[in-house]
Amino acid sequence: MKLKKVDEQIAKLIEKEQERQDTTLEMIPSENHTSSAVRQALGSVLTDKYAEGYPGKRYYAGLEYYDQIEDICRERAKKLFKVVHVNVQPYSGSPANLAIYFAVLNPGDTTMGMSLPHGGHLTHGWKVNFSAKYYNSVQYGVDQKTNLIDYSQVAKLVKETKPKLIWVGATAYPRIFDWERFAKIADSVGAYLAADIAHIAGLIVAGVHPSPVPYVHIVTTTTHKTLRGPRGGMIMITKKGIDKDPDLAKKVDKAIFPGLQGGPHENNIAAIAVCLKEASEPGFKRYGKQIVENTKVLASELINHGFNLITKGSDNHLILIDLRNKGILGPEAQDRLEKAGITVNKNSIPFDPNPPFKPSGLRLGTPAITTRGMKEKEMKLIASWINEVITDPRSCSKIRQEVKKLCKRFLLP
Ligand code: DSN
Repeated sequence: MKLKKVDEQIAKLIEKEQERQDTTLEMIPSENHTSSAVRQALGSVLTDKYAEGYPGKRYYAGLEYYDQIEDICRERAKKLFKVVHVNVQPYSGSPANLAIYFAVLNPGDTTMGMSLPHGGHLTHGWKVNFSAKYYNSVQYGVDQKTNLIDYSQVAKLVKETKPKLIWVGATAYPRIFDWERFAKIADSVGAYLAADIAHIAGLIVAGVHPSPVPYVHIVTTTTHKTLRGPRGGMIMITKKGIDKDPDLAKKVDKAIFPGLQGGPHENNIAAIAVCLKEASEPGFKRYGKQIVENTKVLASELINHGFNLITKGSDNHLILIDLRNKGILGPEAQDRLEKAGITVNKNSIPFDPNPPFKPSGLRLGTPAITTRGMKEKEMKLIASWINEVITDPRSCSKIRQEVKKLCKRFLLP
């Protein structure tokens, strides 16, 4: 029976959301558009069963095909990221990261990560998160002049506080991570080094951002950002990780189940497997390369329009704008752009004088519009529209029509 017949109200709202996505530019850098193959796996009968445990060692019957699917997913991830062990069961990025704390630390142990206002993630030790409430969190940040990671501050803090776990990864950092430098710092005190590649996993697979795998012990990621899969998470253990701690894979698996989670969402795992297959195809490399090229063009066009970009540009999929010279703050810019059909998000900038709910910045990115097939020419157009909307609020409805026209030429997958 069709959804429309069973629940017209929800069916209508899904239709409306489809129309919204069809006719707007999704430019939140952590979002993307999945393929219909991914969505088909996600909406399959695999949502029906419990599968506590791991392939070959489950607590329920009837899991012959679930086992095969989870095995395929793990093998695909191992091959794609060149790691020794993968757990594909985390419900998303935060549970994946929580499992790492569970696996390698005891409550009260010292952990270190990049602070949220400087572009890090909540789970890397921000004060309101479990990672700072149950562990002794030390935070590093960016240099005030360059807005680049302050590696000498990281080295100094590590020497002083001797963390057991160090996180590298960010949600609003437009530059490449120097994994080797982090590894030297972490190794100097024997810390576990964890790379949270949620934002850049797709770029790493495409070869346009260096892989952390040779340098870190643990890699965590979500699967729905540049990797372009369903919402989900993965934990990967590298050879370096196993060399440091031969039980690391076992500890991580135990931390996920039975430590933290119950039944894995196997429909998600199947959809992750599909996305990993898509990511191993040549078209994915082209897509990853185009994301970076698109971001570079968008960044330089925005600079030409007088926008002040944090770090003066971007190496990856995202741009962080300091709006203060434009006489507008993040929330108003976000609202205006939404009216024009361009979806971005307000964001704190490093050393932001304004509070997190009324920040000075705007974060935007190119993964989803690159998935639609847009290239450099479209980036120039979009930069000019962003400029027009920020400069003159009366232009929103005119730009909305332009956005609609552009979206008609670049359909969703
Ligand atoms: N919510 C994600 C983002 O937008 O970057 C981070 O978890």
